[in-house]
Amino acid sequence: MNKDAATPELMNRTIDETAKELLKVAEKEGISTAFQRAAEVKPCPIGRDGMCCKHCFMGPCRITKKTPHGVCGADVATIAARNFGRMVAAGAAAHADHGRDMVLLLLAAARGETEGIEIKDVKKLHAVAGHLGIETEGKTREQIGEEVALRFLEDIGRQKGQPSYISRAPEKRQELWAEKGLTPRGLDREVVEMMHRTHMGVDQDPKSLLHHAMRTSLTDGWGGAMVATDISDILYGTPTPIKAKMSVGLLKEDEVNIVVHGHEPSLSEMMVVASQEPEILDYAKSKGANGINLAGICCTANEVLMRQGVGSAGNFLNQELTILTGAVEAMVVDVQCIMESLADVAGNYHTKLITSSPKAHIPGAIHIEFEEEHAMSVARKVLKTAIDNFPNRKKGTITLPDYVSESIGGFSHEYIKYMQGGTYRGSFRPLNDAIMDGRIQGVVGIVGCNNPRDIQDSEIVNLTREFIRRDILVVTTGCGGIACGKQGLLTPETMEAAGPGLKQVCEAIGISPVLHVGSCVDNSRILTIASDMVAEGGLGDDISELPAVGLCPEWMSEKALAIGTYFAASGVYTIFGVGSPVAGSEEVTRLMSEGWEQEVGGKLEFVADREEVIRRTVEHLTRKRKALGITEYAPGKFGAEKVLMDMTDRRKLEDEQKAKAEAKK
Ligand code: BF8
Ligand code: SF4
Repeated sequence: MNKDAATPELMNRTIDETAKELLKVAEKEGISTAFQRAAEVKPCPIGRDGMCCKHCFMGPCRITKKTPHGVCGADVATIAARNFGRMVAAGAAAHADHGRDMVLLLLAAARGETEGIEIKDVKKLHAVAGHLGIETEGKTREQIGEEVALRFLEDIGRQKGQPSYISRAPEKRQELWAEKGLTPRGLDREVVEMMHRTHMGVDQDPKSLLHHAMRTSLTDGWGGAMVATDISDILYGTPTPIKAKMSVGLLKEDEVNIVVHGHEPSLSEMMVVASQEPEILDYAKSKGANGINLAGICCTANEVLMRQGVGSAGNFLNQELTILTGAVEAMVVDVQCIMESLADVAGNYHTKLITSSPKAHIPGAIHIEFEEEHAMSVARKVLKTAIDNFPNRKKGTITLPDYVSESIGGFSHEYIKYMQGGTYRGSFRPLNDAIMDGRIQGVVGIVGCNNPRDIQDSEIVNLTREFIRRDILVVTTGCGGIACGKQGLLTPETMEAAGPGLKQVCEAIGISPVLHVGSCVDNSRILTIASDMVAEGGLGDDISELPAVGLCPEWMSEKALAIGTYFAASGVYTIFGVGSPVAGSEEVTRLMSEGWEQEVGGKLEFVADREEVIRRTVEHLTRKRKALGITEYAPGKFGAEKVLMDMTDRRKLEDEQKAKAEAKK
């Protein structure tokens, strides 16, 4: 690695102080990280903008001004739309497959074929059965669980008709999807069809391809992701607010540190239970450790954070850095967002990298496969492997950053409803009222990844701060939630940074103006919240009428694109940062923006500039408030004489000052 060029610049690629400290270690030890490689690997500009097709072996065809068509005659719009469609299909497939595994686990649990996993949340099971129209009267939880699982399996493989959960969307939305031919069929069917349509010589109309991208994405939001969320709640409990520590500083020098990473909750939930067993704790002591410290990375972290209060060592770009502490006995990974480099980084330390999914193997890792019928035994085996590794820790190689933040996670949609009135009077009325009278100007979802092409956490955190200051409630998921948590934004004290109206609401309930609603599959909880707000009344008849915007400022994964697409197709204005994967085609860019807005009321845009993101978001909220006839957008005006300055005001002031200075010259 090029030491001269490396450190100072790389340190500026994150706002996470612990990451800065560990990047120094990487530099000193000559260990490559994603931060370093992002500086070295230049993206191909043609591929980045969606202008390269390799769907057949007459190509790959790179579209340029000189060569505007591929060998088959495909133009840049078809190619960009096809590439986009495949990315959405891959993202939807990841969530559908995650959902499928949860369904199979529920089925096994209902049939008594699991070890240590059973139906825990009967209330949620009944609620889900209710959505599916499954009769619960006089049936055991196992009988209901089996019926629920079998229905979901039908939905996944459904050839005709629609997946059951489509009926959870507002009626007007369902009618619109039906009218536009966007109602999806089975989860698998739409993904397979996208692969077919984008094969050489099939669908060649960008509009039609993008339609199918929407249809496919809907099987994610109102299918795979929603099913994954619900079954995780049924098996492991519906989240309620819970304290958890965040940042790599939560690792302990004197304990066995085990980091769970990936997306599935199943093995990690069992590890939480097993790590509290006296025999396991004694075993850890016998190896010289004072205890077992579980921590998470990425969305497996969010799953066990939401339900068990297990702390998060960080988000996507913290995964390699966590191993660089030299204090991790084992990193246990399942599926998605796991960097292949982990094996190399771990190779420099005593850390054991353990893969647990039959779908995800990494050369250099130990494979201990998760099997539902032996779930607890597998969890104990993994823990013992980590404990056995504790004595191998090299004392001189440990760097534990001295920083950790407190967070509160666990804001399931059920809890958000409950906190607004209790068990019997829980409803979205108070939130809707606060939006209508202007205490809250709107709701913004800030979700998604880190991307080393951007400064880690910077957009997520700064946008969050900017919006709460303007009386806009922020809900967050995935790596976005962890970014906020690391910066201490997930505690009630953050209300001090909120505008006066939002602060008043947060004070009344005792919450932060930034609510962590879970992992990336839990974006489905945001769909449910939006549908509940519509059902509550006063804010229109459809999701597209709500003063709400979805943001994914540091995206990198195909799942993020699937999520962005289903938000847009559900009526939400969605803005992604970093850059656009369809930048090469003006037509496709326009279709996804104005085109989709006309058709479905939501749109997907790619805007890298923060101030422009803020401007468009505020403009959208203003427009929606106006259309609803509720108080005009005026952050800070409610119940306060003091008017907060917004970015435009500040810029205006700066311009005036500049003009004055110029005039003086
Ligand atoms: O599913 S936010 S980097 S970890 S893809 Fe991955 Fe992106 Fe993180 Fe969770 Ni979501
Ligand atoms: Fe080229 Fe057409 Fe083949 Fe794509 S499908 S690689 S554009 S010839």
